[in-house]
Order: sequence, then structure tokens, then C-alpha cells
Amino acid sequence: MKFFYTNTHEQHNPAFEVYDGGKRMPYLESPQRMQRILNALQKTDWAEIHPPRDFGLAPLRAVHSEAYLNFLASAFDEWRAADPEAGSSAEATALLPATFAAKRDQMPESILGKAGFFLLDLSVPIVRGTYAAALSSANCALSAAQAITENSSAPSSFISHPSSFALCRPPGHHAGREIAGGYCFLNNAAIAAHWLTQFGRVAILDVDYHAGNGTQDIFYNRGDVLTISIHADPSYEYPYYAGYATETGDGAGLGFHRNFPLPAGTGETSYLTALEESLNLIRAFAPAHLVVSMGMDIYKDDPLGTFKITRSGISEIGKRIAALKLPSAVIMEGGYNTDELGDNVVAFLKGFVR
Ligand code: Q9C
Ligand code: ZN
Repeated sequence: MKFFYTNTHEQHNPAFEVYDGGKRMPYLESPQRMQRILNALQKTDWAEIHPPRDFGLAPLRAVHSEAYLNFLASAFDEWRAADPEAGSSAEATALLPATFAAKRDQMPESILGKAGFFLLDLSVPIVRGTYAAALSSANCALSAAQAITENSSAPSSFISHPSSFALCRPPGHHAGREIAGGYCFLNNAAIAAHWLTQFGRVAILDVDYHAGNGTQDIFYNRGDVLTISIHADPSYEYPYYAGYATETGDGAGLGFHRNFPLPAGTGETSYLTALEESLNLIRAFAPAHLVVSMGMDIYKDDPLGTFKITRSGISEIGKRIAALKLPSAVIMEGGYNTDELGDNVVAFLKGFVR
């Protein structure tokens, strides 16, 4: 299996995030996550590392607004220019606003005003290297998408359901059309999925512990991309304001988004029931390609999660998704038990190896 990786992500390394109660905490979505997964993959005899290709800005512009992309590109420099003193103190090396837009019809001119407009919460501090890292992450996802299309004109005796993996950070599924949140800046899975629509319909299955609110936002009005998310019920868990079962799409997209909110403490049996229902919806939709938003924070010992999924449960989830026999690009999302992350990712991906 080809996987796509570059160390450019290391440039996004904020010193802290802010938790509820105003508590400054070490940034959980750390570069070490990638290192652990990389080590575990390199011990297998089936994972083949490739650098990502640069796809340019066009595939990003198809998913995110121009104003938002411009903000991400220049936010750090604008902030440092506006307040060189604040930006140069050791304490404040990241742009993080204290005011957020509850009403979103005016984009202010000041950098702090714009930051509050384009950021959803306190887990997306912008440092000097954030934009470069986010671009490289999206390029890994796009490269993984391209890898599963490469043999589509080959004889039918050839592999008809290839799979690939984007070993990328920052993650993407909380990033909406023009908003960053939950450690996510560019929605890598959505960018890859939209790119794949040139070949036909696409399904996105999101198995991260948190609701894929960004992906939901981006495709909510579209019927050519089926989006499904299985996650902790937002009535008690981040991202709180999306991911409810009643949200099923709008306009041409009505019926093409589905949420499976699950209670705290969900174990394998209930999880697999929701997964089977999701897989049936995907079979009925019959997409040409599948994108999997793969978050390993469903693991029983994840510091952010409450689910009770064991490593063997994770491997069963991977196997069942792979049994769809669709060309599949698996995109890395969350997962914060850094010690177990490598083995969990390997357990999941193994189901796709033929
Ligand atoms: N008190 C992903 O898994 N909030 N994002 C953490 C904890 C943000 C998780 C605060 C959680 C976002 C991609
Ligand atoms: Zn998550």
C-alpha cells in the first residue's frame, strides 16, 4: 500500500492550546504523532512511503473560500506586523483571538477580528509554519486520492480496488468552507473527495471520534458526495453544534449526509452496528471512490475519547470498510494516544492490504 508523507508538518508546532476553563495545555495534536505512525508503518512489509506531489491551489479553492485561504496564507505575518511586541514575546508565538463570530456576515479588517471570524475555537493557534504545514497535509491527501485512480483504465483482471493512505497533519475534518477548528485548517478529506468527483460519485466515511462538522458543512448541499460520520454525540462532545442525527443535508444534498451520534462509553458491538448501517448506505450509493476520515481517537485509551474500542476492534473496523472493495483513500485525522497510535493505524490499515 502506498502512503504519502513529508516532514513539512513539523512547521506547525504550537506551544499550547487552551482548554475549557482557560487552561493552557501542551498542544495534543503534535508532530510526534506522525513520527510514531511512520515508525510503525516502516516496520511492516506492505507500506511503501512516497512524498506528496504539489497540486497547487485549485483543488483547495474548490472546497474553501478565497477569503479564508487568503487569511490562512497571511494571518501570521499580518499579526506580527500589527503588533510586533505581542508577537515577539516568548509567551505569545501563536495567533489566537479572544473574540469569536457568532454572526458571520461581516468580515472585519483587523487581523484579530479576522481571526475570530475564521477560527471556531481555541485549538487552532496559527504559528509561522501553519499554512505551509496545512498545504503539505492537503497535498498528501490529494496524492493518496490520485494513487487510487491510477489503474482505473487497466484491464479488469487488474486490481480494481486499490487503497492508499495519507499520513498527514494537521488533520482536516473540523475545517469547514471558511472556518478552522479542532486542530484542523484545510479539510484534507474534503479536498481529496472533491478532486475525485472528476471520476464519478464519492463517499466519505468519517470514523474519527469527533463529528466531521467541517466535511458536513462543505458537502451539505451536494448530492454527488455522500458524507457519513460516526462519532460521539455532539450533545455532550466537541464540536457541539453539528453532528446530530437530524442533520441529513439540504437542497440537492438532502439525504446525502448522515450522522451516527453515539453515547459516551460506546463499545465495539454498538459501534459495529452503526458501521454496518453506514456501509449499507455506501453500498446503495455505489460510489466510484471512497475517502475514509480515519481518527484513532475512538481507541479505548485515547486522552480525548470516551469510546471503548480495543485494537482488535480497530482492526475489525478497517476490515469491514475494506470489504466494500472500493478504491479507497484513507486520510489521517485525530488520535492522541501517541504511544499506541502507530500500532492502531497499522491495525486499521492492515484490512486494506491484499
Ligand atoms: N478539552 C480531531 O480529533 N477540543 N480534533 C479539545 C479538550 C478540540 C479534536 C479540548 C478537539 C478536536 C481532529
Ligand atoms: Zn477527533
